[in-house]
Amino acid sequence: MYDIIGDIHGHAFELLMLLNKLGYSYQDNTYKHPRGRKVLFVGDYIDRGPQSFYVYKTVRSMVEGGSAIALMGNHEFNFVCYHTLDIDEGVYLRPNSAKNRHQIAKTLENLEQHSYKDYTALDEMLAWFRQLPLWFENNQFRAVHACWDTAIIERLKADFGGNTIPSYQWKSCSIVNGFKGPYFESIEVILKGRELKIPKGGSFKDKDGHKRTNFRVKWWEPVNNKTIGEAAVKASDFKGDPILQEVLNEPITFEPYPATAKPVFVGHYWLDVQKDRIALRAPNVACLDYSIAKGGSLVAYQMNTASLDAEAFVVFSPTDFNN
Ligand SMILES: [Mn+2]
Repeated sequence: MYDIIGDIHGHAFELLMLLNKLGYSYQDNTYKHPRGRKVLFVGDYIDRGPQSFYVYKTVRSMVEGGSAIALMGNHEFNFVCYHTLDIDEGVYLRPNSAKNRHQIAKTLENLEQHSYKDYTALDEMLAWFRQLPLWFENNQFRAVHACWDTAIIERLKADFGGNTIPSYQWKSCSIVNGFKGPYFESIEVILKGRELKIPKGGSFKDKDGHKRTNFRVKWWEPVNNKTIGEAAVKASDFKGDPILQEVLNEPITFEPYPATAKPVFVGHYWLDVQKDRIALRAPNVACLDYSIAKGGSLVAYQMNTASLDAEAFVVFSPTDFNN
C-alpha cells in the first residue's frame, strides 16, 4: 500500500514530520514503514525552500532502500535542462538566464553548503534526476506531477520505451535555439499542467511576477459549457487585467479526465488549504500540493482502499506545530 506525498520544495523538516505522522521511522539509514508501506512522491523536491539537498538525499535514500518511488517534477526537469549543454548547438537545454538561474538559486546555494569539498555531488544529483520516472501506474491508481493525459502518456511510453526520458531524448523535450523538440509539448502537459491560451491577447502576472499568456485548466473537472473563469485553476490571479475580465465569461471546451478512469494523484497546483480545502478535486482525482513553500501545508494521501476517500489525507501544517 502507498502513501502519496505532494510537492516538498526543500522543506526537509516538514517532510520528516509528515513521514513520522504516516508511521515511517529511521532505520537502515533511511525511512521505512513497519508494515512495509511505500511512499510515492509526485515530484518537486527542490527549489524555493531552504533544504533542497537534504530533501533530495532523503527521498533518494528511501527509493534506494526500497521504501519509496519518486516521480519527476517540473523543477527536477528544469534543473536537469539548465545543466545540460547541447554540444551541437552550444547552448543549454534550458537557457541560463537570470530568471531561470533565480529559480534554482536556493538549491545551488544549499548544494554548495553541503558539498563544498565534494565536486561530484551536483553530477550525482543530476544523474539521479535524469532517470526519475515521469509517471506511475499500477492496477489500482496512477500518479504524475501535474496532469494525466492518457494519449500523451501512451505516446511517450511507446516512443521512450518506458516511463523515463532516454538520455538522447532530452533535447527532443526542450526548445533549443527556437526549435521546439517533438516531445516539448507533451512534457509541458504532464509536468506543468494543461494550459490554454487566453483569448484576445489577455495576460496576467503569476505569483513570481512573470507575465503569463496561458491559463491553467482544471483538467479534472467535467466541462458542461464552462466559462474560462470557471475552468481556470486560479481565476483569482486574473484580477486587474481588463482583457481578462472581458474573456472570463467566454465558453471553452476541453476533454477532462474521464470520470470512469482509474484514480490519479498529482501535485503542482499550489492549492490553498483554506480556499481550496483539503479535498478531492474529483471523485477520482487528488492533488497533494498545498503550497508548503508559501506558508501552506505538506500533504499526503494514505491509500487503503481502491476508490478515493476524502478522509484519507494526512496533513502536516507547520502552524499546528508552532501552536
Ligand atoms: Mn510543480
